[in-house]
Amino acid sequence: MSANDFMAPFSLDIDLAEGIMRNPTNHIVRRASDMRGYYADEAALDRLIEENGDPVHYEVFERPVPLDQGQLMFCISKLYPGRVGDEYFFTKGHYHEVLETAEIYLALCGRGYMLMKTPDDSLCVAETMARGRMVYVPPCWAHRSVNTGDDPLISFCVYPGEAGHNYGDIESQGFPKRVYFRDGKEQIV
Ligand code: S6P
Ligand code: ZN
Repeated sequence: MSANDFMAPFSLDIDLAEGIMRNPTNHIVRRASDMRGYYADEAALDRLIEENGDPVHYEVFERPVPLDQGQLMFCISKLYPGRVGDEYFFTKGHYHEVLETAEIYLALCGRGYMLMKTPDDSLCVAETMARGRMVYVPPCWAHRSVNTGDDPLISFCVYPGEAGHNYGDIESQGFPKRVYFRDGKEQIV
């Protein structure tokens, strides 16, 4: 191997208070209108879009690396607080395209849940997320963040470079559980 064969190391800054990656290469913004079909109360989502000018729902900041085995993709995920009807805001959720790839989430700010399910729906688990809490998403589990707090839920995520994303299955099937604010408290139903 010559010096030209080595990928150059790099570093970057993350604003831990704001939950922002400095100088990201990719900044993905999902608005309320991108979430059509995901929430239980579609009319409530329409009202939210109408009355609040299609607010930003969540953002992802990435500095991608080559999508190769051996590499580690990483990002900051920032999910805003709020509810659609009585259902707490969540991310779309996905499986990894290479299903047998895991992911680590480290919560930096806010609170909520990481909702995870297996492809046959036999298991659906909600792990709590709060500052300093790490969630291990094992291979094959779909995953979705849910914000039950008053502040953005911000996480640092790391997953294998080759993982990719499969959104279609969750878009059509959803998760067997949803997180609501009902009777004055959080309820996972
Ligand atoms: C990527 C990782 C996160 C999510 C982000 C947004 O594998 O799980 O970066 O992309 O939390 O969620 P979603 O479901 O819209 O990709
Ligand atoms: Zn993922």
